[in-house]
Amino acid sequence: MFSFLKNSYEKIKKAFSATRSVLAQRIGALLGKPWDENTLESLEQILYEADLGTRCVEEFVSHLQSELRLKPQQGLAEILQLLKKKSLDILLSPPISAPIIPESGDPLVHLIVGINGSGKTTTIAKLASHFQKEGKKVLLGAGDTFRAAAIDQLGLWAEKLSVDIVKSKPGADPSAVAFDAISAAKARGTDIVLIDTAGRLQNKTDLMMELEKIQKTCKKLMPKAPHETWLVLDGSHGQNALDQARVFHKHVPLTGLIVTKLDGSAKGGILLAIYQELKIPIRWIGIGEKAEDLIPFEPEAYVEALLGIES
Ligand SMILES: Nc1nc2c(ncn2[C@@H]2O[C@H](COP(=O)(O)OP(=O)(O)OP(=O)(O)O)[C@@H](O)[C@H]2O)c(=O)[nH]1
Ligand SMILES: [Mg+2]
Repeated sequence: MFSFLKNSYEKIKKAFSATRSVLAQRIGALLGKPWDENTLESLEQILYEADLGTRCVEEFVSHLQSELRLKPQQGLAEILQLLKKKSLDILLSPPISAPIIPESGDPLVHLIVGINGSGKTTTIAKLASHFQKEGKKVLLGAGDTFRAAAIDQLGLWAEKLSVDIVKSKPGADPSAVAFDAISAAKARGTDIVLIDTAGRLQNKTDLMMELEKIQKTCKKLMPKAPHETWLVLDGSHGQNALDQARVFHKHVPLTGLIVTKLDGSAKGGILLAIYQELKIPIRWIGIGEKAEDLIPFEPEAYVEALLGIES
């Protein structure tokens, strides 16, 4: 267990190395100058560019300002520690809601949503692989009926991982697929259901309503389902990811976030801004295209990686 945690800690740090170089190096370059209005403004700019979001940046800068008044000669390590503490205050504050537990004997149903190409289908495969390793019986629902290729893509993963899949024809009603997937899971004694959905932009109201319908349909079979509705965000989308989270959450209340592609992104700071505003728990982060490239989100490892703090 410990080596698993240590491993994922290291993986998070490696994944965020792009962001790290932006933040720690640029903050370091400010040292040596007096902390005046200009330096604080540069710091503000650096934090903005790391996508920490307006509210976060303002709070960080005013916190630093008051600490620097008390002790003007702070070194880089001390400043990074102050930022770390502030970041953890945000990330460790309680989430919006407690997990929804299925009734005894019912499968745990996950609905996976997000914009086009954010990594939903790949993440479903990674989650299936993870749950399988925990000894759980998994079933996939091919709810992206928009494109034939999407059904095939999930079908290939199901084959590769040897998990059950429920699918329909291209153009079929995604709510019907979700219904069939949950019915099959109940009948077969499945532990985990993962329902894929077609990518949709958050400003397409009709498509957002389609998601609302899928959520409602799940409840016909199990009033608490979907127990989890996870939004998959592309970690390189920066500020737009915050907007995606806001709008999806308004239509289909989210119980978790998954942030993908952090292996190639310098935009990891957006997670702080999203959690600060919405308090939706960040569950997993994606750091590559393979089934094992999904790791649990750990606030401290994330913050240290973001700020370039060695531990
Ligand atoms: N580097 C990297 N690539 C990823 C990650 N997650 C997904 N991808 C890649 O992103 C691309 C899109 O992934 P999909 O899983 O098809 O995304 P999707 O959200 O299902 O896309 P649509 O169904 O078209 O909306 C694929 O090439 C994936 O291999 C990740 O964590 N890191
Ligand atoms: Mg997909």
